Amino acid sequence: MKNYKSMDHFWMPFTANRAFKSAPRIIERAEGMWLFNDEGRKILDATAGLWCVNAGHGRKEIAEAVATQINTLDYTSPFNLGHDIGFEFAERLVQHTPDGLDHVFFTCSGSEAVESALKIALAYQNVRGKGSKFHFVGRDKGYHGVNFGGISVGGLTTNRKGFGPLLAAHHIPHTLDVERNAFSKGLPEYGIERADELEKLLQFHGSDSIAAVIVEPVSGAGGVILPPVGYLKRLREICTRHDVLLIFDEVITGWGRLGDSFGSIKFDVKPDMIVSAKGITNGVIPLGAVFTNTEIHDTIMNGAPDGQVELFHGYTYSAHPVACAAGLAVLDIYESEGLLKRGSGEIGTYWEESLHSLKGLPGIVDVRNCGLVGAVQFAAADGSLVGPTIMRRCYDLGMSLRAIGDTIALSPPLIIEKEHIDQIVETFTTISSEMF
Ligand code: PXG
Repeated sequence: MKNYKSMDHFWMPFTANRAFKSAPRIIERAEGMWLFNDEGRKILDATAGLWCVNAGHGRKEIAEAVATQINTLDYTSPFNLGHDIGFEFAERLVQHTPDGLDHVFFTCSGSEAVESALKIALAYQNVRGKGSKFHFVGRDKGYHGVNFGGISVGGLTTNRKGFGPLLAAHHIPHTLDVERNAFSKGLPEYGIERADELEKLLQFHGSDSIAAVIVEPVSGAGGVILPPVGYLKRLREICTRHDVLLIFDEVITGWGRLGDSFGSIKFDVKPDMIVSAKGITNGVIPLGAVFTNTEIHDTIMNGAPDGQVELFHGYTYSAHPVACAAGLAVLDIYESEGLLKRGSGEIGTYWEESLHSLKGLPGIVDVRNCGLVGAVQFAAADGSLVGPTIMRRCYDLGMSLRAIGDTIALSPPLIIEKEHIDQIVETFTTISSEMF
């Protein structure tokens, strides 16, 4: 322990605080694919932090851009004042979004971006005279951050229960089906019919009560759940037919994770809004964004009398100049190094083949992959929970990753090379032989 006497004062988020503080894991610095802990050990960052450090750690270009921005314009109000860098960043960002989704509302995190998207959906429905459309549809096992709107549409029980009545939201079933789809390479073959549950739900509740459907193209925190072939297209068709907005929460699937800038582009399905955060600034400075289509933007813009605020929503730090500077430097890196498509190329193929070579090892019941996201699902013979133990053992073996139940989620920096993938596979091979 360094310059503090007690760990008691920092209430750690989403952490078993007492357990952590009795056996802390402290990271002191990071570079490229690696974290370095307080014992001087080198640990492979197999999750890019929390799905965000897509260009790898310690990028000097970002640090320099941030330092220059702080020395030039550290902060100014985004309400009724502007700064060039906010407009420049928005213009650069939309060169990577699907055609037509070219308006950006800035926030400070993924959770805030989700709230903003939900509020924009309601504002849009109101302005066009459809104020009865104020319910939402989310999906079982969905994760949309931790604010009240996000946990309402989210489908993770632990994050919802005990937090009161929440927003009006219905849920469609998730698409994980290990029995039918185990060890699928890329998108699973079976499960498109689960999209039809949306049709039934809209018919049952009446789509004149529903503002929007929100889903992650690939569920992350819910356990790395891939959309079955054709499923997202069918959701799009149903939403269009019922005049309901479709929002893709691409907080983790954006910025190269799936081998293209967005899941929407990878899967060729265009939502009405995209929620983004994390990789948008490489996780270096907090920033989130909602990308909306022209119809939503223009309807809201034209809905207020001249000279009046069109949308009563925004944050002190919306389009924070320092975050925008970081984001511009990150876009330079993504573009010049071709990182956004790297997961669709040779390294993506090596990732897929390597992870699937784990098939048949004791304890491993499924391997899932898409772009540079992966999941290895374990199961103990006695049904006991093994994920947390695996996560701690991997750390001791020099690898940092996330356990979601018994599923180990992998989302490495997009600069990953074959030798790092080999290390991941070797670590799982060791775990399988030690524990099962
Ligand atoms: N939407 C999605 C799809 C996310 O994955 C958020 C919204 C919220 O973003 P912020 O920036 O408010 O945290 C997320 C965040 C995990 C894990 O267990 C994933 C996230 C956060 C914490 C843990 O994989 N994603």
